[in-house]
Amino acid sequence: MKKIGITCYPTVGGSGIIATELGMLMAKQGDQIHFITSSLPFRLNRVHPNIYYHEVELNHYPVFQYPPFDLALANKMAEVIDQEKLDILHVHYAMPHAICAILAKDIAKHDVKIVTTLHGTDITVLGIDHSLKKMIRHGIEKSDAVTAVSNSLVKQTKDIIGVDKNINVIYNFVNEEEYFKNEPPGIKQQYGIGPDEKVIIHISNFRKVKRVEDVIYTFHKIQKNIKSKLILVGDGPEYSEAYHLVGKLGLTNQVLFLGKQKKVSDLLSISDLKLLMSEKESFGLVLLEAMSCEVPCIGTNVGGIPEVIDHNKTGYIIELGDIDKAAEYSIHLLEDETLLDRFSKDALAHAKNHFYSHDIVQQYTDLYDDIINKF
Ligand code: GMT
Repeated sequence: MKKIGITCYPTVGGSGIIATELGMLMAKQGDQIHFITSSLPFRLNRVHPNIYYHEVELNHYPVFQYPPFDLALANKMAEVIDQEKLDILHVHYAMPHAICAILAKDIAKHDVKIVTTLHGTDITVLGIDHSLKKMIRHGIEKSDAVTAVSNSLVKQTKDIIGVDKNINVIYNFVNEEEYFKNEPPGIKQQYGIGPDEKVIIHISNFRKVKRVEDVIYTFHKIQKNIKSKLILVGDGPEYSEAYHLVGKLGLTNQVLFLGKQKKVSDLLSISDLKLLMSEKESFGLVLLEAMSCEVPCIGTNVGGIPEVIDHNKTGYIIELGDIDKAAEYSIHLLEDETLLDRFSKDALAHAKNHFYSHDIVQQYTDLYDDIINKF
């Protein structure tokens, strides 16, 4: 039995989902898991005797202009390392979590190994900032092991940050017990979707990098040929821009803005096609969630997306911003039931063969064992 500390962003987001699901699956296989986060991870929705939660508390002393959250986190990590005698502290994101972990390791008396998983934004956004680059490099170099969620992210990390440390690719996974096709009866009707209408879905945090406007422009072209509805799931900075664009294009009755949703697998289960037109995406966990629910995907030739979608088999890859091609592929797929059915089945098979949770968790377990036994 290993004792593992996990730090991630506990709010909605792919990295938080991966970190929490990984902890829950490891607890199930007998390891002891200690989440060290600012609030309860949103996916931590099951009780398990092997799971513990340590909240990072922040005191608002008037002497501090800004409350020093990162230092409070490092302090909490050090406390947990010593009290629980952690074997591994697995942090998600180099900035700031790996830096906090390194500081915590210095403070703690008990020896712990640090594993850092890179999810993208720390490299592709923060890494471009020269003032942070050295710090990110330090976090990566001082970790005992580093993983990234795609080959593309490894390459970007080496190019942008300039590290020559070995970075292991461990792909993301989904909880297959939650993500499978299971259409709740009457749900289409409740949303006003006709039985003869196709459903296109987009799920994101509506950040600029997600290019939600490209999804809407693509749908605008699709619906001219295919009777269909577009479901937009999620919320974020570009939400109102998207809302206005839908109105401007006269699509109000065909686009459903659902905001943040808990049971996304229900919505995927009524969907025929998923669109992800991002300009930055280290993996695209939402694609995998869709494929697990038998939904083929169209995504951009960006970051890790081509490692997730098997072009012409489980969906299509288009160049960034190529709305015409995205619409052409969508129409081609949606108007041919036999082809659509084959893509759906292949999407599920692809998810099972390459991103099966059991195999991915095993890769993390092997990595932990390697670094524990190495020193
Ligand atoms: O995409 C986001 O804005 C959220 C971010 C996160 O922290 O969850 O996603 C990143 O990590 C996910 C899990 O590994 C990946 O699936 C996303 O592709 C990645 N986002 C970006 O690279 C922009």
